[in-house]
Amino acid sequence: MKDATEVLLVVDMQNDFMPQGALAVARGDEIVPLANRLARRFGHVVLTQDWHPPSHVSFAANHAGRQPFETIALPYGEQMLWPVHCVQNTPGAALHTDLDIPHARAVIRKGHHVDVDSYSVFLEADRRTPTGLAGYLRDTGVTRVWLCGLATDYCVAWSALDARAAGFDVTVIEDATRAIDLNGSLDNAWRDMRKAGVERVQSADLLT
Ligand code: VGL
Ligand code: ZN
Repeated sequence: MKDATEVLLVVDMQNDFMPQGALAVARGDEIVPLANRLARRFGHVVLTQDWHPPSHVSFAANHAGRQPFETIALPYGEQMLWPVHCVQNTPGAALHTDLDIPHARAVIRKGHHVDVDSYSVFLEADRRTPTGLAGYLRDTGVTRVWLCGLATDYCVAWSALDARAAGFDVTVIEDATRAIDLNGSLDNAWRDMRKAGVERVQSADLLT
């Protein structure tokens, strides 16, 4: 897999998405050792971080009378409201300390615009503002994007779909992800990814 045309994206392996975190993903910590092992199979690894300002529009606490996991209408569409999470430069936004990927080449931060969320590491939730990752990957000769990390049904799925839309071949390593799974979001995410031509594999298929 040490092929210059392939990249592994390790998505949002941050403390706030771990079991003790502000937006805990069940068993999110279980995949840290697996992400480390997978990363050793790739010459090109990119990490991502959800990276919100304290006043971010996706935080329920910034909307009077609103609770986490309610939705609101924003100019770009429906927005899920979340507990305060991954605030820039806080311990909750830091990568899990056991994540051990010394050769990671880049860290892409997303969700930093105060009035726009970004589950996708390619395109923000306004569906117009690019992060620059597609251009960086094209420039470095990448044609296939592999994904692992958190959460399957939000940042991993949205990133996988946008990678397809940007013209990359895309594979999600299912057992190296964990999901939030709200109101059927996990089933919907896999349906959308299958329709878009995202491939779904298990880590054993790579770690032989
Ligand atoms: C995520 C919800 C809010 C994720 C980020 O990383 O999947 N989910 N912000
Ligand atoms: Zn977020």
